[in-house]
Amino acid sequence: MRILKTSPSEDGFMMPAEFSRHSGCIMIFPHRRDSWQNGAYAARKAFAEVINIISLSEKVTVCARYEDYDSARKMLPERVRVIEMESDDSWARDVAPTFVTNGSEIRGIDWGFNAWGGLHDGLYFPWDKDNKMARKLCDVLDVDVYDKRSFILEGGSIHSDGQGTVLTTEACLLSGGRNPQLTKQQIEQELKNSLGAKKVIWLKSGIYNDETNEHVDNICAFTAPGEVVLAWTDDESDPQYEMSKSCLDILENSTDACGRKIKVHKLPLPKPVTITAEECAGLDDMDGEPTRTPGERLAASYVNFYISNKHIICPQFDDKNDKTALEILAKLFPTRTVVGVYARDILIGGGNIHCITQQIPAI
Ligand code: KQY
Repeated sequence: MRILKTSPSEDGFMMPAEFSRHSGCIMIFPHRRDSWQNGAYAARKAFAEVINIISLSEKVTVCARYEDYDSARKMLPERVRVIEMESDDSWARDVAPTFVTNGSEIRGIDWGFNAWGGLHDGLYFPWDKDNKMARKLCDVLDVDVYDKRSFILEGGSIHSDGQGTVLTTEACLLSGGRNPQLTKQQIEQELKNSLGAKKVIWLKSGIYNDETNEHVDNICAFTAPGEVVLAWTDDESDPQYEMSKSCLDILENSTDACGRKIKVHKLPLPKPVTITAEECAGLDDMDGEPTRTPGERLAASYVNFYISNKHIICPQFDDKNDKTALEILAKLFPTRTVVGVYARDILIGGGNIHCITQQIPAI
């Protein structure tokens, strides 16, 4: 494996869309007791359900800590590869490499990771094990890696259409805990250099109370070139309304890198999901403080789905909009089977199905 100091775009590499074909998917077996209730027991079952579905059409590699290897191996089907790798938490989207391709070769990008904001407003300390995972994974997969550790970025904060357009949010990428020494223009240039993009569409915000500083992958995702889904509520009294509306206005007034007007499909949100006292009691304290407080609103959104080669795996919240979300996605992805997975136990950790996956594009 070579550690490269150049940028992907100058080498002719770019980030494909998630709806392009994958050769595999990386995930991490959950273990962190202040993120996941009851020693991550319920979260492991939910992760296993997602892994099972993805592994029907992609080679899934699951990273498990030394002490969790046997449990992971026992819970997961034989077709899934389990490797021993240390981690601080379980968000492959944010700590595994972002993969780029030139059509004949795959390479990884090793971004800097500081637990969503470092000492400014990050979510845990230390994060050094997570920060080392992208490079280790490139070594395991035998792909060259771009050293971008001086630029803080999580995979959940970007979406690419594979045709030169990247979506992100200002709330996240301009937050004080990521790259405060850089201007918006410099950050945009780094995205273009690294992802092979020609155009960055900056949404203002993401999902209300999203502790990642509002990752784009929870509010908006490409479903095809020139088409996106946007998390939506018609309830004007909900703080989410203004956030989604500002995204809608920006998207409807944007063209993509190919000059197309963006077609926006609204994906209704579930009614607000809040954590219960019993669920909070199942979480260990972090540095002596509770991770969550009873009644806290969680950042639930159906947009946090994963596009595998054969399926759309979409979170479900036991809400009346669960079925509607699946129906909308089925129309938008006619060649894939849409599957819902009850994801409350993933949401309690602060993210959802997209956040626990990282696709490896096929050549
Ligand atoms: O949404 C994500 N990409 C990760 C969420 C991390 C939350 C940590 N508690």
